[in-house]
Amino acid sequence: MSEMTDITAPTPAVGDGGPDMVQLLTPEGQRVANAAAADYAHYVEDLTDEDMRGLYRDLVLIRRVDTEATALQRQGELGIWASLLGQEAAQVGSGRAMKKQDYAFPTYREHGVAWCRGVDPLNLLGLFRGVNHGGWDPNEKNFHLYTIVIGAQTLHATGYAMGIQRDGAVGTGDQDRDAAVIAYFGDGATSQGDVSESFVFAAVNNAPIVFFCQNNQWAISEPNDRQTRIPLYQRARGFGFPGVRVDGNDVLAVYAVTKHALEEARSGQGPFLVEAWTYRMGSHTTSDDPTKYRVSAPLLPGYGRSEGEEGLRDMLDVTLHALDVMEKLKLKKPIIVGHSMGGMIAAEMAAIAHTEIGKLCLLAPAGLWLDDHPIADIFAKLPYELPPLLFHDAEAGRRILTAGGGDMGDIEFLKQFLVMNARRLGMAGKLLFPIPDRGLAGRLYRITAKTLIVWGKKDLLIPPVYGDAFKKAISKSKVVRIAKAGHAVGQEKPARNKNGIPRAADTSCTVSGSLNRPASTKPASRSHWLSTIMCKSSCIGPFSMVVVLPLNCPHLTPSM
Ligand SMILES: Cc1ncc(C[n+]2csc(CCOP(=O)(O)OP(=O)(O)O)c2C)c(N)n1
Ligand SMILES: [Mg+2]
Repeated sequence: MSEMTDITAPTPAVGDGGPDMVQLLTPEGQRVANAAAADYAHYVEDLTDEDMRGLYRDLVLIRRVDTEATALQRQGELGIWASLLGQEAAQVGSGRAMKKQDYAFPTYREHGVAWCRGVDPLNLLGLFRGVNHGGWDPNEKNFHLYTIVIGAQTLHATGYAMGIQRDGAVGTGDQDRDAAVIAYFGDGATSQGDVSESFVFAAVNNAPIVFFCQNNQWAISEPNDRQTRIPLYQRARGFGFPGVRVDGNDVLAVYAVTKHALEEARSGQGPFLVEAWTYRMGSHTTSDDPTKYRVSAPLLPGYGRSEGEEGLRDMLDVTLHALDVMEKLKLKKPIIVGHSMGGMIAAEMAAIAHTEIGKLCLLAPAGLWLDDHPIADIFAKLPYELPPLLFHDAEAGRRILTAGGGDMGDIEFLKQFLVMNARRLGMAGKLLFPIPDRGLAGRLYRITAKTLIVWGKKDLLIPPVYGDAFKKAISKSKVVRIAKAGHAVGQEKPARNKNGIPRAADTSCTVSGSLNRPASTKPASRSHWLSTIMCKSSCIGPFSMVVVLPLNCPHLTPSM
């Protein structure tokens, strides 16, 4: 294969899969190998340029098939379609890692694996048109029929693997005979008893099976954090077999890890769990509307790996940009949640486009200035000064701020922080520096959305008295004060995950779970709404805003 560039992949942030995730390509497609990839990189060494082009061809073609099938559903030719959008690499990488004699058990979304097994895409459509139960011969393709019952196929696959074992087609050393089974399932399926039962059976019987979980981070409207407290690949350990997380958007890494896992299974080493970390870019199926439950957590241009901040000169530019993005995402009357500077932007959005915003939640927003209660200049602070300023519990705050790795006493950490701070000053400084007042006070009267104002009682950055000023100026507003919380109130007091420190730490987290009640319906109660918002805001970084998504942040596009 082509020469590998001699660089090491940056360790993925927690929200991007974490440090244990195997990667051989950057999101931009540059060939790299991170530390976790050490055991797998050699599996792609023999791939020729032609092989590479073949993988690319598979990716493109299967996406095209998917687009066509979605269009057919929209034309009324199919009853429903489950799109694979965003999961092409996970499916092509694993599908191409199989040998002819291996046998796959899919869910209903594995069109890319079907393609690799030689199933004519046309034959996939019958099931979705309602004219057959699956249009191919499973035993001809070694590709079982689609299974709609979540998780059930993992049991069938385990039984099949035990059958192969009993047929003596495992661990003989005959490369053309030894076979393995691969069972596909989703992150949501891991909550099914069937999946746990198949793990137990496969483990104690040492069955030749690769459990291939495509973690697209959603089970219809239920996000990952409603399925598990630990990364899914770690589950395997409890059952007694290895588990690896691979970048599911990296076709080479998926190919390498799956090849390894299948080899282990074929040679008699027993089961293996591969968690392909990916993202469901589209809806669950064509019957689903994800705008009803997905939360978009934008990063302001200038933050993280985004770009385009030079185009935003002042508060008006920023606000119109956020409204443009909201429009582009076709969000109708969304709930806008913003923290600190994000709260300031959210309030401006609700003031300017007051008929377009469903509800508003301001978590310790900036934007006002009271001479008797000055707000500290956050850009002048060094990292170690931030935990006591932003959190009621400074030690817990320090852990939150450094959970992505990092030591505040380390000079490298300081250097990185200063560079980031300078960049933030370039963008956020336009709104906050030297005094975070850009005339919002005179515009708040225009806000007609019901507004919840949340303040940590121990906020040392923007004192709680500002909550009263916001309440006074916004007609349909209420203030809720949260005990034992500082300025980072959403992170310090996430409602659902009481000890959500690792999750909360990733300030570039793109999508943060679902609102239990869709934005367009009434929340069950104010406390329900509050707890939902607090939970969601704990997943996004400070100063971010929920609901709209800047289109010019390339690393955020998967969340669309
Ligand atoms: C036993 C069972 N319960 C519920 C359903 C309804 N259902 C269909 S898809 C789905 C979510 C599956 O999520 P996941 O396993 O993450 O797979 P994904 O759709 O994301 O690929 C559910 C609950 C079902 N088909 N079978
Ligand atoms: Mg899923």
